[in-house]
Amino acid sequence: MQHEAITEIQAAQTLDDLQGVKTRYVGKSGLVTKELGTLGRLPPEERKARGAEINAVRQAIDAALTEREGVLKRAALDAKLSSEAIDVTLPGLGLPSGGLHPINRVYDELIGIYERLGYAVVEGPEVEDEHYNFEALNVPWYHPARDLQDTFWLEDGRLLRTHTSPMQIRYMVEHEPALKVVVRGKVYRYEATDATHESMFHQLEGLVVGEGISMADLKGTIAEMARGLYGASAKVRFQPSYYPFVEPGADFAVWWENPRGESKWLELGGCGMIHPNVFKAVDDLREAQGKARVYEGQTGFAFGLGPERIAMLKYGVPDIRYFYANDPRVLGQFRGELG
Ligand code: FA5
Repeated sequence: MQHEAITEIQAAQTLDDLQGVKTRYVGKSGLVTKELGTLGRLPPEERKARGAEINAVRQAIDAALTEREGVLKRAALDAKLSSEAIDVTLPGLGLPSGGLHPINRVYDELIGIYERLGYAVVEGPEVEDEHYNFEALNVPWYHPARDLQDTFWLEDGRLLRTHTSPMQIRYMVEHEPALKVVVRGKVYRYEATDATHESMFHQLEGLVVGEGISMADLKGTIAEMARGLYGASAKVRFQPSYYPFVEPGADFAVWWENPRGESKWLELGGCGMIHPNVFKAVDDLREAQGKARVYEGQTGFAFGLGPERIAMLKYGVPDIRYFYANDPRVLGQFRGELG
């Protein structure tokens, strides 16, 4: 009987099966229990030995039951856990999210304005030839304006572009008029940094060339940008200024008001009508590449501005260096939303 019982116990595949075996052998009216009940009918001299025998069987069965129960319980728990591991209804754990850098947010806003006005958007090389960064922009080597943009020179004679204006040249060499384009990208200047000057910063350059383009178009375009940034009542100011690649040249500022009631003229950048020498330099480059001279006699305007200035005011960042110090206390404030 012990042998059968233990074979059945080990064959039990579920706790329910095992319970059945247990009832059959050691339950109230189980086989072992019944056997114990027959002891009283035995002669007293046999009773003790028979009792010990049945008890030994019972203990062996109990031990086998306990062991098998442990095995089946563990198996049931494992099955439960592994089915829970793929419970697709559980809420996710959430991932730490990044966010767009404040300068990219301002860029996206500015570029959105120009895309709506039909401008192409390009970037360009940060390592630039001297000819594109200076000469072709009417800044010969002896020109004092070179000192205004102190330059990082590379050992091979090239440089890190000091502004995005060389892309005016590159774009015109590749495209014929009429054209409207904005350039985004990093620029570099070898200068002492302070709260409003970095040695690496960004510019947005605009270039428009076409028949009859005038200073009025330039002013209208900057005013449209200001309205895009600061709403219908935005004001713009132009002051005469000098850049070798434009004539006449101007600096422009936008009247900036914020909800805290602060307001001021925000000096944004420079602009002007393309200098004839620039068109000539473009045609020379085109000719050297076997392309037609199509720029002499054209008119157009260009402008260049620094998005950092806009971002500092928009987000209340008091020092331009905070943008590039990779301090999570600053950039962490721009996590999450992408706008
Ligand atoms: C220029 O770089 C001209 N290429 C702009 C231009 C383009 C004029 C087309 C006419 C026609 P400027 O050096 O002023 O100009 O720089 C333009 C803007 O870049 C400045 O108004 C300012 O917003 C930003 N800027 C200049 N230097 C720094 C700097 N060190 N750190 C942060 N922003 C700067």
